[in-house]
Amino acid sequence: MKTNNSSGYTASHWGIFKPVLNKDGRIEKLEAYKEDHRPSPNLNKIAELPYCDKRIRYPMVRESYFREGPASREKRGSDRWVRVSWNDALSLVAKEMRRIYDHYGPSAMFGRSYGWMSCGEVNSAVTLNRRLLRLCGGFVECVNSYSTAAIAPVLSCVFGDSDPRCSDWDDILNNSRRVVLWGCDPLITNDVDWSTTLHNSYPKFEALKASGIKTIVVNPLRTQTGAYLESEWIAPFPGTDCALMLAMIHTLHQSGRLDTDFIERCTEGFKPFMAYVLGEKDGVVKSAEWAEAKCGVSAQRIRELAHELRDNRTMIMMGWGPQRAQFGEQPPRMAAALACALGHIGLPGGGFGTHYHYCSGGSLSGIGPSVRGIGSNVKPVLPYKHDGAGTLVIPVARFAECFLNPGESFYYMDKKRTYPEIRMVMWAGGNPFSHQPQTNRLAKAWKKPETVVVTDCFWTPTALNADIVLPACTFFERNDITGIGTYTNDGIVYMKKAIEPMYESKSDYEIYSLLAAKMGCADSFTCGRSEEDWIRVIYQEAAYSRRGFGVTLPDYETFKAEGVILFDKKKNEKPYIAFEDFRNDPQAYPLPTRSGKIEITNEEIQDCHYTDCPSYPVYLEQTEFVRAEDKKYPFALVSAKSAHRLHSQLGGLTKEGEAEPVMVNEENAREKGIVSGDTVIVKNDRGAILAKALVTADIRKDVICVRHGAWYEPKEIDGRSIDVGGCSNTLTPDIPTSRFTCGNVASCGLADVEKYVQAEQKAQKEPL
Ligand SMILES: Nc1nc2c(c(=O)[nH]1)N[C@H]1C(S)=C(S)[C@@H](COP(=O)(O)OP(=O)(O)OC[C@H]3O[C@@H](n4cnc5c(=O)[nH]c(N)nc54)[C@H](O)[C@@H]3O)O[C@H]1N2
Ligand SMILES: Nc1nc2c(c(=O)[nH]1)N[C@H]1C(S)=C(S)[C@@H](COP(=O)(O)OP(=O)(O)OC[C@H]3O[C@@H](n4cnc5c(=O)[nH]c(N)nc54)[C@H](O)[C@@H]3O)O[C@H]1N2
Ligand SMILES: [Mo]
Repeated sequence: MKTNNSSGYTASHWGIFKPVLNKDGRIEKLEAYKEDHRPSPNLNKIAELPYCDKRIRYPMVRESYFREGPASREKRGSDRWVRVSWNDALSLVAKEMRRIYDHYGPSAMFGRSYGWMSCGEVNSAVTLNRRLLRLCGGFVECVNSYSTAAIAPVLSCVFGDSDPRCSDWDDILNNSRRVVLWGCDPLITNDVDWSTTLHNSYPKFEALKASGIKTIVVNPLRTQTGAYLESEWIAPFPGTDCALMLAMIHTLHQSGRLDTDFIERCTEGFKPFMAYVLGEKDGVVKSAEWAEAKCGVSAQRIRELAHELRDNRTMIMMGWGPQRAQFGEQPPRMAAALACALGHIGLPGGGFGTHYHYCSGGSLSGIGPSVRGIGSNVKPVLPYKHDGAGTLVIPVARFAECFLNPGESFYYMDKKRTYPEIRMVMWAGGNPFSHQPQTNRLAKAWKKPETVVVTDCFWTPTALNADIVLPACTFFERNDITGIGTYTNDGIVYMKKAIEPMYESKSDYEIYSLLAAKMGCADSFTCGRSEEDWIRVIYQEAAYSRRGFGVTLPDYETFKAEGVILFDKKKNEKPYIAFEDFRNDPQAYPLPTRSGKIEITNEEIQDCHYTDCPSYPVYLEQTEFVRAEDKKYPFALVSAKSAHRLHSQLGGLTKEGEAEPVMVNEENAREKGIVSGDTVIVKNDRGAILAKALVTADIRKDVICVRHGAWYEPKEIDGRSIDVGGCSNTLTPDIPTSRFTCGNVASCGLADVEKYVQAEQKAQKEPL
C-alpha cells in the first residue's frame, strides 16, 4: 500500500488533483496527482467551474409559482425568478412534499433523479434525494441506466452476467493478433470514471500501439482512438452492424470455417439462429452481398474480414454506442454470436469484452476495500399515506412518456405495466434536458407535473425549467470521500475542500439535512452525523471490512492527512482470460444462464414474443434508415460522447457565440456548399439546432455527428423554435430500443443539414 503526504487533493470524475490558489484565494490551476497516468486534458476548464457565470447563487423560486403555486406550470421555463431565503425555499419544498404525500402518496412522486452529479460518497446528490424520499414513504422507482439499458439485460440473458469481466490487458498485449474496436472510442470515454480515476488504460493503449498488433475500428466515425492507433477503419452506416456481423457468420459457414466444436460444446440455440442466417424461414440469405446493401461495407471486405478474424486471434472490444439506438439489444447479442462463430472466447487474447472503453476496464484492480456510501436503502418513517409505490417501476428513459401519458399501459421485460401519474419531481445531480432524447417533447412532458424542484450548481436547462431551484456547491467547496476506479479499485481519496461555498450555495448533504428537518425526519436522515462524521464512518467501515484479509488501512487521521491511499495491485500468476474455465470444461464451470451455456437463443426473451426483440439476434432495419427512399432527411445522426465534456458538464463554460460542431463528410459538404466554420442548421421533424460545420473525412458519407451534452437553448427565430445551444437530443427520437429493455436511444434518427443564411439576412434588416 502506498500513501502520499499530499493533503490538499480532491477528486473528480476526471481524476485526482490539487487545486492551487492565487493570492486572492481563487483556484488558479489544478496540479494533477503524480500517479495519474494521463491527466485529463480538461483540467484548465475544470478549474474554472466554481467561477462559471452560470452558477446558481441563491435559492430561487419561479415568480408565478411563488405567487400562485402549482397552477402556473405553463410558465415553467419562461417565467422570471424571485430570490428567497434558504428557510423560505426549503419550507416551500417541504410544504409541497407534504401535500403530495398526503393527497396522492408516493406514486405521484418522481424521485429517481438520474445523473452523474460529482463524485463523493457523502454528497452523492442522487442518493441523498432518494434517501429523503424513501424516509417520507417512497417514490416511483426507475430501472436501467442511460449507459447500458439495452446491453446489460441482454448480456444477462446471453452470459448470465450483465457485464462479464473482460480479459486483462496483459493477455491482449501478449496474445491478441487483432483488436477490433467496435462502436467505441476509448481514448475519449476513459477520460472519466463514475468514481475518480488514475486513467490506467491509457498506458495500455500506448502499449497496444507499440505492439504492432493490428487494430480495426468499426464505427461510422474514424474515432480519436482509431486515429491514434492508425487502425484500419471500417465504416458501416449507423444501425447496420448486425447486417455486417450476420454476413461474417454466413461467410464462415459457407467456407466451413465456423468453430463448430466451440459452438456445440459452449452455446445453446445456435441452430435456429443459423437457420435464420441461411434464410431458411424468411427466404433471405444473410450473405455478404445482402449486407453490403444494408451497411455500405463492400461484400469483398466483409468476407475478407470474417476470414482475417477467424485466422488471427481476435479480441472484440464492444462499445455501448451501437446499443443506444432503436433495436439496440441486437448489436451486443450479435457480437457475442460472432465471437462464438470465430471461436476465440476463452482462449488467450481472444473473445469479446464490453468495458475496455469505460472506467479503465480490463486494467488490474487493487487489493483493498470498496468504499460504500451513505446509502438510500432506508425504511419509511413518516406516517404519510402509502400506496405501494415501492413496487411501481418504470424504465428510466420512459419517464417523459410517463409524464405525458399517465394510466397508459406499456410493455417492459415480460410484463405489461401502467404509468403512474406524476405530480411532483425532485431532481438533484442530473440533467434530463441534456440526457433525455427528443428534448422538445421532454419540454412538453415537463409541464405536466405540478411542482418541479431541482438541486444543481448551475443554471442548466433543467434548472431553468424548475419551479424551485436549490444551489448546491461544487466538489471544490466541500470535503468528501471517494474510492478510485469503478472497475480497478485503486484506492481511496479524502476530498479536501479547496474554497468555501460560493454565494449562498450549500453542500448537498446540508441541503438535504435541512430539508429532512423540515419534513420531521432529520435524525433518521443524518443518523445524528455531520459530513465529517460520515466521512470518518465510511472510511472506518471500509477499513474494517478488509481486516482479516491481510489489508490494513492507516487510521483515519493519517488517511485524512495523507489525502490519497493507493492499494497494491493483485498480482495474478497469469493474466485473467475471460471464460477460460468455462471453455475448457463447460460442465464443471457452467455460466449462470438457464442452460449453463452461452445462449444464442434465449428462452426468457423468446417467452416475451416481441417482434422488436426476438429469441435470437437478428438484423432489424431502423424505422428511420439512411438508405430509405424518402430523402427528406438524408443524414443519419450519431451523437457520440465529447472529449471536452462529461455529458453536459463543463458545457456551461462554453463562451457566448461558440457554436457546437457538427461533423459533416467532405463529399456531402461539397454537395451542400458547406465549408468548415459555416453556421448550419441541423433539423428534422423533432426540432432544429444551430451548429458550426466541421467538414472532415473522418465520418462516413451520409452520416453526421453532433456530440452529446451541449446545452439546450430554444429560441424563436424566423417564426420557428431553434435550439441555438446545439443539444443533439433536440434531434433524437424518444422511442424505446424495444419492448424488452425499453432502453434510450442516442445515435438514431435522420436529419438534414443546410447552410444557415435566412436569419442572418433578416437580422440585418430587423435585429432579432
Ligand atoms: N444524445 C445523447 N444522449 C445521451 C447520451 C449520448 O451519448 N447521446 N448519453 C447518455 C448517457 S450514457 C448518460 S449516463 C446520460 C447522462 O446524463 P446526466 O448524468 O444527467 O448528465 P450530466 O451532464 O453529467 O448531469 C449531471 C448534473 O449534475 C450537476 N452536478 C454536478 N455536481 C453536482 C453536485 O455536487 N451537486 C448537485 N446537486 N449537482 C451537481 C451538473 O451540473 C449536471 O447538471 O446521458 C445520456 N444521454
Ligand atoms: N469524455 C467523456 N467520456 C465519457 C462520457 C462523457 O460524457 N464524456 N460519458 C461516460 C458514460 S456515462 C458512458 S455510459 C460511457 C459511454 O461509452 P460509449 O457508449 O461507448 O460511448 P459513445 O460515444 O456514446 O459511443 C461509442 C461509439 O459508438 C459509435 N456508434 C454510434 N452508433 C453506432 C453504430 O450504429 N454502429 C457502430 N459501429 N458504432 C456506433 C459512436 O460513433 C461512438 O464513437 O462513456 C463514459 N465516458
Ligand atoms: Mo452513461
